[in-house]
Amino acid sequence: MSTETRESASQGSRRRTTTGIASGLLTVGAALGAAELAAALARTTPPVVAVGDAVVDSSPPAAMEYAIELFGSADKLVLMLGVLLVLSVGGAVLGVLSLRRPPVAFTGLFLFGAAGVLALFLRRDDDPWAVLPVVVAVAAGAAALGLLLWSLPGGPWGRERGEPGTPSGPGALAPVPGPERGQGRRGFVLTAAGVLAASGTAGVLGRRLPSVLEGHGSRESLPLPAAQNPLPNLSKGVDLQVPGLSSFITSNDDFYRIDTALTVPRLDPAQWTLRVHGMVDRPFELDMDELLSLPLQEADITLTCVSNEVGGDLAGNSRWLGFPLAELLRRAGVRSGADQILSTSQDGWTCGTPTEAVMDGRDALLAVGMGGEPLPYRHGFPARMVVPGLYGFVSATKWVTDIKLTRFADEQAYWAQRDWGVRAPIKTMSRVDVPAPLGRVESGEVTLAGVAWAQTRGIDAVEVRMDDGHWQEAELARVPGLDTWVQWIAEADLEPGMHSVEVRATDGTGFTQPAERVSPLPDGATGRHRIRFTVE
Ligand SMILES: Nc1nc2c(c(=O)[nH]1)N[C@H]1C(S)=C(S)[C@@H](COP(=O)(O)O)O[C@H]1N2
Ligand SMILES: [Mo]
Repeated sequence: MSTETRESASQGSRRRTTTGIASGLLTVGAALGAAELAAALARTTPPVVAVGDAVVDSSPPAAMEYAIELFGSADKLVLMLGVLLVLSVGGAVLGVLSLRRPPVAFTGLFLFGAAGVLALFLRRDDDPWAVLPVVVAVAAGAAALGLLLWSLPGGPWGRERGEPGTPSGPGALAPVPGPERGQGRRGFVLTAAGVLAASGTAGVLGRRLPSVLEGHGSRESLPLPAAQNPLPNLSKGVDLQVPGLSSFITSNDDFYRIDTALTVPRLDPAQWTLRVHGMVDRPFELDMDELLSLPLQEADITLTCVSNEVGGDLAGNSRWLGFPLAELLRRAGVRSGADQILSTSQDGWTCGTPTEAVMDGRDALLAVGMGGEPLPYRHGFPARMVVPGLYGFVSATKWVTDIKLTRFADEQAYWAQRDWGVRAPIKTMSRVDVPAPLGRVESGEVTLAGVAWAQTRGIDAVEVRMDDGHWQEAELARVPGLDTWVQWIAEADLEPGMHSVEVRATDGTGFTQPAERVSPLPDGATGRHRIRFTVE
């Protein structure tokens, strides 16, 4: 073989590979777009989400914790991108295969579909319609791949090389540069563009359709009544307004989000009911009109996730509006021995809360409002639980629809089944926000600032120390109660160079945060936040 022919042969094979990969990716795109649309029409879960759910449900707790630690609130996005990546690589392989052995590629496509159905079973999906999008996906993928192969000159199903004439297009009139690059290739490109446009349209339609079908604005139009005890506006002294310091109130948009839901449930408040039952004298059901007609209370409460690492940002503070959970339980009449409130969300997540914590007089709420608005969908619309002093995984059920009084000895909630703690009061914690870790500041008086929390106990003191020196007391901002974080501030005169600052808090019981580092699993991290920064 001459160098020239070898070169053009390798060029040809490179082009074949590119064409194969493109066909494979387009096939995956067509399958996913069609699946989104089918799922929206059948009002069921798109297969990618089902696969993601199956991954979440069958992951070991340590892996889940690692993912949350690594990606925080972006963990779901990362998981979905992972699923898409696997599908794309699989698609690319099938695409390349399809040029030589179409039957093998189509078999591969069906196997993907079978894996999707298996994921539905692993997820224990009881919605029979959930299989439909998978079937549609395989059909659309097969159709797209078939079309692409058919439009490919010299492809396994395409016309013979150089066969003149395409069924359509002005290409037939244009000068043809060579037998392989002529109107035939244009046919493939046009088919590819058509497949891409169709899948994109189907995908976007599928994404938009649910909110259109369900009637827009159910959240926006929910009439939130005023609280019976409207709290005064927060005094200026709660927020030190230091640039870079977490604001005292976290806006709804900035509030961290942690949950197992891959798509945010969008409940219709008109359909919502809460069932209160189990070990109670008077089980009952409550709908949204009834809930909103009860005397509602406001409370400032800082939520914290048990997965929060020392220095982490899985905590947020808001003004909540809701009906006291204790009163709700008194209406039902809790029987003795019912030490666990087992709450369930609309999407099947469960949470076990100590009855005693909710009944001890703290401001535990069945909340409907957050930051002066109905709960955002991401944060549990139309109703969720908020219990000061307990980590979210044992207290803060979003999209709550069922509350059952039971015993810890009889039933285990979602995370308890996965090795996490059962009773999990929030540990006393503090964090440096300013300067930013590894940040640069000007020499002279350097401002240090952050937040500290010990919900239900309150923060008595925060101390900082520079470069492992002696502890100096920081100044605390004001707080409206014991259930929120508090901002702290301190100043230090520092020479240029690398410095460190470490912080520790003492809570209302006189307990000072220990130096000992413990990881979040099973009931919350301990240790002191220490950061390094440069003075210029
Ligand atoms: N339905 C449901 N509620 C849930 C969870 C969940 O996975 N599903 N996660 C809990 C956890 S672990 C935390 S920390 C809080 C977080 O609430 P947020 O997302 O509103 O900040 O919600 C809790 N409520
Ligand atoms: Mo959490």
